[in-house]
Amino acid sequence: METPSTLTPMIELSRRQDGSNDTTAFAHDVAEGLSQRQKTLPSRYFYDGAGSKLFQQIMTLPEYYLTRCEQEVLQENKEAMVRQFSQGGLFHLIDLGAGDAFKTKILLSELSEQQSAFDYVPVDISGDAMQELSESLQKELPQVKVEAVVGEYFQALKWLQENKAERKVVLFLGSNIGNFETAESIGFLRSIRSYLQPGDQLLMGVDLRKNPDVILKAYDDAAGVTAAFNLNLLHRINRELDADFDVNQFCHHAIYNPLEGVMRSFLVSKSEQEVHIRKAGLTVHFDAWEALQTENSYKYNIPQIDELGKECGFEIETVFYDSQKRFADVLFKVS
Ligand code: AVI
Repeated sequence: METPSTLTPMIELSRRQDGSNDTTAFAHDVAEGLSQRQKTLPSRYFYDGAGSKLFQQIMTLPEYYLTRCEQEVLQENKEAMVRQFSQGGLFHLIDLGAGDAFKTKILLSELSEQQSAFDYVPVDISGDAMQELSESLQKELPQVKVEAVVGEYFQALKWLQENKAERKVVLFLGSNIGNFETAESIGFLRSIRSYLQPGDQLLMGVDLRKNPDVILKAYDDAAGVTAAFNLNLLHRINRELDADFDVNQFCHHAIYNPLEGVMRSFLVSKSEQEVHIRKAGLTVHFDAWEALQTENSYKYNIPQIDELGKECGFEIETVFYDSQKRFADVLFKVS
């Protein structure tokens, strides 16, 4: 099929080096998580089509302050951010996990306004999302040069390192760092650092520690959207791995631990039951009220973020806050 000439170029990086497909990897990860004594499922599997729609809804909930706060941070500080990005001349703006980029568009408009010399490289695992984003940018900000990359973050950074020598500003917005365990965050930031040079920058969204009641409500909303988002993981396993979870026999439970600064989400089995996951070759037994952990969302304070950055070869340049200091976008430079 011929590519319509109006479409922005899109780079599709091959998904897996070992030749396995997405279903095989999903089945493997589900079997591994559900075979442990304390059952877990990786939160990255929340985001199939239905899960991504539910997450879009979560971001508009009155209780889910994170998105609105980060929007405020970007809106109120866009001039200063863009000035700091543009100090070293031409750069590639690399947006890890770009999705629909509705927050990044605040920066893209400002970059255009200030006539900065840059191109925009959104990176996302979803080809559909990257196609839609390329098309929407062509309509809304036709002057921005866009080269969307479909692939995993590190594949994309590696590709960029091999193909684009110029300065890089990496965006990792939306508190995605919070879904990693500490060791994973260190590994992730060190990998990003390994693809950067002195003069490059990283802008990272961080959800800050605050009143535990505010955090708890954000992950246990009154309308039950977060519950549906969590339970969708079982629907997804049923759909993709030929399983027979009775989803009504599970409930969403979320707790915040203020000592560790972590929000933990679970699916709790309401009865003793057995589930067959055919494509994983697995039968799983659940005791009544046994919990299966699905997500961690870590909350930080700035000294912790400073320490994390230093361990990974970054130095804080500026911390941008919202008016209530609930959320921060931290601008790092390579140290
Ligand atoms: C994507 N991530 C930053 C969200 C969070 O806040 O941890 C995912 C989420 N889980 C429940 N609500 C939102």
